[in-house]
Amino acid sequence: MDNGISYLNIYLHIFQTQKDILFGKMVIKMTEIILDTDIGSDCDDMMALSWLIYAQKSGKVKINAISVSHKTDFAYGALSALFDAFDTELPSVGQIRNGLEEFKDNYCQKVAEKFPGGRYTPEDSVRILRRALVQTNDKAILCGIGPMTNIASLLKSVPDGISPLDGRRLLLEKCSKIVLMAGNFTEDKNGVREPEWNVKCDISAAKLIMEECDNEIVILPYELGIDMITGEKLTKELGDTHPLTYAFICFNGEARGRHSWDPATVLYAVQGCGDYFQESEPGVIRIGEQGESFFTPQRNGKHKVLSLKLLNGESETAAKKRISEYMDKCVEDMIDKKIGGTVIV
Ligand SMILES: [Ca+2]
Repeated sequence: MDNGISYLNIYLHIFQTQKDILFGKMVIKMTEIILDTDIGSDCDDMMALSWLIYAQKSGKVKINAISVSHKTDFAYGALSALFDAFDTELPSVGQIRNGLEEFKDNYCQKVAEKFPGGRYTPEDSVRILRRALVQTNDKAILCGIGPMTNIASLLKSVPDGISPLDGRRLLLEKCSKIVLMAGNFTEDKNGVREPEWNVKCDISAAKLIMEECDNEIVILPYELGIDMITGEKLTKELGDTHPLTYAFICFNGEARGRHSWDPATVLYAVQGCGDYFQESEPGVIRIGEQGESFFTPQRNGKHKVLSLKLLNGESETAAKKRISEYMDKCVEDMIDKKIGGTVIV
């Protein structure tokens, strides 16, 4: 009798759940992400985007918008080519109006011309970022994998037709966490800290974000992504026939993999620490005048720095290999159509 009631209850629950899903009543809690990228500078942005598309196809995340932090005319075309190749709709794309001068496009033009399709002049990145935050259901994760110019401009933005809130308030209301690939916290034997590239490209933007943003900020530093090689097998297999691997070849000059600063950053943004990362205690990150990064633990600090999670006494090399193999496998499975979103034949 008890079992009968239990089974009936379970059946009714499943029936109700399916009905709710069908009629849109049930909101399945899914991470929403907004990505800021300097696609074209380093090919690891393309791997990060590919893994993010995998995560969306797998139901782990929804990509609300993408903003581009440099001015090349071909960023939209390269994004469009990548999303087309994975049979995925491109979300809203914004692009900076006054970008950094030192940016060099290592592959966007080549990818956009080899895989033509998307031709569009994106709207201003700050407007896209503000709108994406306003339209977020709950709170989105803002993930930055390039120089922080766009995110600093968002932080400084003033109320407009999109939202009555300034950027600082809007971020606090609609962004649960900012995840950035940034910083190098290791001193060399002379006590010198080499400024990390994303910070060095726009030091004032990085300083502004660390000093004036009220959100929790988690940093994936240079030390974590280096020597975590992804894309090698795929690039050798697919060569110039796929936008992802063609970008790798354009950047590297040959078919080989690349360090995974940006893929590891989006992996953490979507899945949290899991078996791969650990967060430092809370603290404060300070950016020096030359772009050096310093972290000081502080009980009420809003910043955290990620490090590797080592399982069963494994070495750092083994942990990095474990993470890169996981990300590679995800993207390979997507290309082999082994995951949702595409028809398996
Ligand atoms: Ca990048």
